[in-house]
Amino acid sequence: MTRKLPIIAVATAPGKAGVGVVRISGQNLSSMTQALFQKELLPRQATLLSLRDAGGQLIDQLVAIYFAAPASFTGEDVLELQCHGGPQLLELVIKRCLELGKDDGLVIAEPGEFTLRAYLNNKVDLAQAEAIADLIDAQSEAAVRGAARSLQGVFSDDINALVEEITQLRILVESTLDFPEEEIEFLENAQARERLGAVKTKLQALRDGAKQGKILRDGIQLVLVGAPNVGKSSLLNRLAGEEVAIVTPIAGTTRDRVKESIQIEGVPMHIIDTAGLRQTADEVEAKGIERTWDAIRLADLVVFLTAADAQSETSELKVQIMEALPSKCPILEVLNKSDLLSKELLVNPEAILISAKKGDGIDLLKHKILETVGWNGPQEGAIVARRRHLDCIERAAEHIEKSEQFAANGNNSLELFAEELFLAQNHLGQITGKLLPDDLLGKIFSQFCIGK
Ligand SMILES: Nc1nc2c(ncn2[C@@H]2O[C@H](COP(=O)(O)OP(=O)(O)OP(=O)(O)O)[C@@H](O)[C@H]2O)c(=O)[nH]1
Ligand SMILES: [Mg+2]
Repeated sequence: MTRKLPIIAVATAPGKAGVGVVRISGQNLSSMTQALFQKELLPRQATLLSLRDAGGQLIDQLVAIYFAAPASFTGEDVLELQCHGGPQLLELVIKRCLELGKDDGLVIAEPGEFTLRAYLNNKVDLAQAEAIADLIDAQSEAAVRGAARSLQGVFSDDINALVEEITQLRILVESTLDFPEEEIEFLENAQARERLGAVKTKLQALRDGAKQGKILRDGIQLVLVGAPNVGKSSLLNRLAGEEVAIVTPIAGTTRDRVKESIQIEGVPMHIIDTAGLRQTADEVEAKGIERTWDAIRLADLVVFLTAADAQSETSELKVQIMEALPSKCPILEVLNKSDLLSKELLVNPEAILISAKKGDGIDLLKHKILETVGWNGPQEGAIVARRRHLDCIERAAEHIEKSEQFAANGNNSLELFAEELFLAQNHLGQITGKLLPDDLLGKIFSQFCIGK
């Protein structure tokens, strides 16, 4: 993962475009630049050049920009070639570069290898490196802005500040370990409990921000389930604003899962319409129903739909669904076909009333969906975050909780108090890449696209 050879890749998206960028990064690219263009390039200047094949034939006329180490994206020498954006042409450019860069050991870059080098050369920390990928993958305007903030270091700065605060507290605690008889007094004098309280509050704010950030980045897997014919596909179509799924009065219309991604107030929602749940002898339908259960097991939120004209058939089904739900996955009960409802027949007064057909109650449903997944609305200063970040924050919070217990015990528990602080600090440090287990690094960067 940490090879030193110069690397090359197309940095722009596959397909035709006006311009296609080929990027080369290496510790010293001067001999390669000579071999490619027979001249030295001045750093940070655009130069119009011709790249020729071995027989002297023109491959492309291109604009080259050379960034001298360490003032580049990767921190190494970087050469960016802005070619014409044809996939075949770019392949020829790469091939020719590989021929001419052979003596320097030029190789094709692995996914994320440019960013990995930026990370290893301290150009960005790990959370920022991840934000680069998140910026590219962002599914909404809000996610773009959040990723840009994370890339600027807003998230990392908060983490670093908290780590620093914990470190200071730890230093204080450890410096008094030699005087056990004064422990209690020390805790009082150093205001250790107050300071720990402040750490806890900040950690909670960090966790809240990261939770929102994860929703922004990944969106929500929202699964529509219920008995056949209750209007799941109609609701999907209503939310998507187009006829994505087939709707008929025949029970068992939807056989396979139908997926559609939409946004509700900038939050990406990946809606999955499923086959209605019932006992069936039909082999195809049974397979579809199996897939419904699979979707439930991977849901972030389940919308359990019943219909005004068939309210009584559902209580047993609800129990089965509750059993299959992943832990912490909320379920929203929605009663469809409110246009057919006579008030006195309302079996579950808690259910949200909608009419997928007429559009009634849909705005309220959207609001409830956002509320149920814990979305607090667009926040100033929002960042994007990943599951990995949340896990680290939650582990850190567990250790802070434990340290609090030791602080409360007083006698002879200062050492344990300090140890828990140390562990909390370690988990937070993993977010920015300090103290990261080796195998994780490879895992994170291998998920990047090639050329990044
Ligand atoms: N009156 C009324 N009819 C509705 C409403 N929503 C859906 N329907 C009708 O109910 C029938 C079934 O709708 P679907 O959306 O196909 O139901 P489904 O839950 O996807 O059914 P399966 O795919 O079979 O599981 C269709 O005839 C719809 O037009 C509603 O809000 N009011
Ligand atoms: Mg359907």
